[in-house]
Amino acid sequence: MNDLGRIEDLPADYVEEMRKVNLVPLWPSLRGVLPPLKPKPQTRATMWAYADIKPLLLKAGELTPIEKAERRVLVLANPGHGLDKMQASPAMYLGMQLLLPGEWAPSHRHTPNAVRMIVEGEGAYTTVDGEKCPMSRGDLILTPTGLWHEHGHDGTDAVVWLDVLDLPLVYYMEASYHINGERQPIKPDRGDRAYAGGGMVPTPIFERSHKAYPMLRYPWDEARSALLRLGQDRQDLDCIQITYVNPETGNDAENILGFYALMLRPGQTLRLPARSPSCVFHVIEGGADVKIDEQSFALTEADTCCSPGYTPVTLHNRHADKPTFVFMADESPLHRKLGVYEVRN
Ligand code: 1HN
Repeated sequence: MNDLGRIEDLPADYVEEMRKVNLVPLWPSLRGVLPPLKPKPQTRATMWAYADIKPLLLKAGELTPIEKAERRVLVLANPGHGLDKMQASPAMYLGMQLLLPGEWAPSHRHTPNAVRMIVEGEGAYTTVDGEKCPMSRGDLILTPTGLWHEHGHDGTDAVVWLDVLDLPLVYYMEASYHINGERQPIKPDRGDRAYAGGGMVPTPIFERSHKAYPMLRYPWDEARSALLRLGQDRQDLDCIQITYVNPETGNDAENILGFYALMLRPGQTLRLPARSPSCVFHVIEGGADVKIDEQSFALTEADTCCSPGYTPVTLHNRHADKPTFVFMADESPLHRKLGVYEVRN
């Protein structure tokens, strides 16, 4: 394993002398931080079944009032990182959040970027930067760094969504903090309406929007239709996938994490190559067997799993008669910006 010597090979008093002045030798640790050929991830392939989460989340609704919790969330923790680390992967945090009818999760903003993927329930909304975004199953709603956001619920049933944040990375950078705010006044302009047509952007008096985040809500019916159209149009394509992008720039919707939706054709098996970033898979509709290295998870609707980086993943649609739709989040934007992105076949 370690052919560069162990710390125990050195005289103890020499090691102690170094430590007193905050010095340590590199060579005993060199293979650990630079393993041969590929990283040794802490991230473990892990699945979180919605059937396990939901009753525990509803119990949290009974035990802890929203006024006390601010955000009523159960964190989907990766045991490879330790459950108290609140990490699904090196850069991704996942949580399932519950909002009950009439509840209000107060306005705040923070440095980590977040998105919400709505899992079930109607009638809730989140207000982001003054835009009131209705929440329906499968919708993706952004709350990018620094934007005010709060959640409300005018409906009659519990609403649950999956939060994905780049919190572990921003926290690691010692750049994570929040500010509480007031209830936001609602602005009339809604990015999801302004950018509803693909390839068409609003240009009042020939001016494009200069907003960093012009579109905050990506309705599921639009994403689903886009996937079905793409699948119809491109019978030659194995991988029917869309990326959620900033419609003004075409870049990833957020700076650190990437968000995608994938359609598996009836009965399809799709092999994704090993790529450097970790990836999260969440079934919006249908059911999929997800094979990550030697582990297999059977995902049904609202189930979630994650894969470590540098690991091939095979997805299989368990339904022979209908497509399966999967939401994915990964660390690609981060890896690409840092120049460490890799695909290995
Ligand atoms: C947060 O602000 C929300 O606004 C959800 O709903 C989960 C996890 C960690 C830090 C901030 C929210 C969060 C969070």
